[in-house]
Amino acid sequence: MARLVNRELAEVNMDYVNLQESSVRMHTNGRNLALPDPRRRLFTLVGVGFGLLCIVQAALNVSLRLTPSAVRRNDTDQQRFLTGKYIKQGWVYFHTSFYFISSTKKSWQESRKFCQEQSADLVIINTEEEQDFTRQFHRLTWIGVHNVSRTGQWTWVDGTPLTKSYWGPGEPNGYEGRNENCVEIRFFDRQNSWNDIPCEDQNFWICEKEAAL
Ligand code: GN1
Ligand code: CA
Repeated sequence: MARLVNRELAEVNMDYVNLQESSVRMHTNGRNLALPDPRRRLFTLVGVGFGLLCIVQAALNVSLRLTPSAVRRNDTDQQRFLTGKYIKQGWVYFHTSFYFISSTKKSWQESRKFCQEQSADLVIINTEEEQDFTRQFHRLTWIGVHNVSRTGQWTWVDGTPLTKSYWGPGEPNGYEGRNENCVEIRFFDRQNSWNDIPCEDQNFWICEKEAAL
């Protein structure tokens, strides 16, 4: 009897052991892992979650640290490139800008197009020094102010309305009823050197590119 009980117990134990082994095998495709199934799943979840967090953190680090400096570096590179190009092409540096004084003539619009193709624009005059700078070349030159919609509102090429002006005597006059909607430097010998003139006329021009040094 005692032997029978023992044998029964032994069989039950064996079955239990076999059952556990087979269940482990079943869920591990043959790999014999030590952990029971729910705990292993939990560990896997924690591991995957941690891994994802690391990836998100790394992505944040990259975007936060590299993006602004990358933009700065591109800006600086672009500035260096333009500076080298301007110096080689004979642009003049004065105060805080580079200037190009043309040796050929174009209409106001075509002159502006030339400047824009050089990442610049027709000169905007902000100071008396800059005004004096523009008249020293003794050439009839376009500057970056025009009567945009022919409303009488003179406007700089950056869209700001003209406040401080340097009109010559009797100008602007829309001479003989003509549409004189663009501005040239004409009276070189006086600080008030500007004249309004038809935009289609052919003139020299001055481009300006502010230098972010
Ligand atoms: C006149 O005279 P002249 O060519 O320097 C005119 C300007 C006109 C310009 C048009 C005092 O200048 O206002 O823009 O013709 N000057 C005067 O060619 O009337
Ligand atoms: Ca005029």
